[in-house]
Amino acid sequence: MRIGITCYPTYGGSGVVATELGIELAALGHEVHFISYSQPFRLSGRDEGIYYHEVPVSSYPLFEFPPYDLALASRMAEVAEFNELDLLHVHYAIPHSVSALLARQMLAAKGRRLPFVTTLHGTDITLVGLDRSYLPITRYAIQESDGVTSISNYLKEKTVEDFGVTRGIEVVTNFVNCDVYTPIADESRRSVARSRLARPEEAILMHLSNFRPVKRVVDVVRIFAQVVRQVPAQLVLVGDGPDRSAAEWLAHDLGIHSKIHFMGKQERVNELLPLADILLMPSELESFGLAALEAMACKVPSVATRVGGVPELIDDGETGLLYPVGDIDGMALGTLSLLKDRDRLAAMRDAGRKTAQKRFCSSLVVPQYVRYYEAVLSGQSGDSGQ
Ligand code: GMT
Repeated sequence: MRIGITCYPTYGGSGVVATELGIELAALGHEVHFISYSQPFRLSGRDEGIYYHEVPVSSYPLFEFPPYDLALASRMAEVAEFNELDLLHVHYAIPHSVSALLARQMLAAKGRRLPFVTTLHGTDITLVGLDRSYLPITRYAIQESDGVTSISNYLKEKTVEDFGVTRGIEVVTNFVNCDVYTPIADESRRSVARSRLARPEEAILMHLSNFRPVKRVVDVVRIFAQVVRQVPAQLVLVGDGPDRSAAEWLAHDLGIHSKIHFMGKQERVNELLPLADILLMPSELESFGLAALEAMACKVPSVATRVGGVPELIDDGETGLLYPVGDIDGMALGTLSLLKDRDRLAAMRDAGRKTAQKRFCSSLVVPQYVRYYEAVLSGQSGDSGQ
């Protein structure tokens, strides 16, 4: 198949899923064309069967807001025509599904078919999409898509409830490449790698996100402050975003900044995650929680919040620990209990890796997308927009 993929190319779970999907599809022999305003950050160097088409957005004195969605629609139609794409797959509904709808109409006027699949990821439904200025058009573009997938049952139900969407939605979960995200099997190699971040007796807690308010990075620092009072530990924060400065200030105010590593944005998180003992994910909301899945595959359990689609990934007490949002004391106690009970932690590490392999490995999930594309192309995906 020749597949066009559009996503937000910057730091963020939906862009990561879209990019990893493109890489996996290309490895299966499909031709993949990314159409976006810049090259997705995880793409570099892995481009066999992958093409990237930039969307140029011209400015003009009249435009206070250059219309990216229109430029994207034009480029989608162009790329689809020149490269004979079979379908488009857009990640994050706003505005990508609307641009795809326009591109489909433009090509239909020329007698060409360009079906598109929209994947719902999270705040496109739970936050941004609910804004009245976006809701009607987002609902329309979802309803009119040739195929719609959602990353969890939770998000599917929210889309039906909050948007009144009546068309079929297929749940295709987030996935992880279990050969790329692996634990470090050799304990002495792991110790050497860990020694760059911590002393042998210190535990390593990690957090990985885009530091938006929904991730509650400040809670991460507060949880760590309680933990480090009782056990020697270091905190590694991977990523960057609006709440980084608040987290840095808090670390200084609490006098624990020397124990916290702000690593900024990192491309090879698969090399960092296996160094951790526990991942902290105290999010306000997660439609799935990709970071926790990537950690699980590396044998790192999460102490997280029981929100959105997280319970569909983490089995509380078996592959991680779940708490109410804002329960900093609970999450600190849970983290301490695991650090002090190494047998329980080891059992959780193994159980997490097994879950990642059995249910969420790319080799299982990516074929679900391929089957769905085939259903869309043959007009059997449930409801079709055309
Ligand atoms: O909804 C968002 O915040 C955007 C999105 C992103 O691009 O970062 O994150 C969502 O998509 C990820 C990949 O499908 C999911 O694993 C995250 O749980 C989800 N984030 C939220 O729901 C907050």
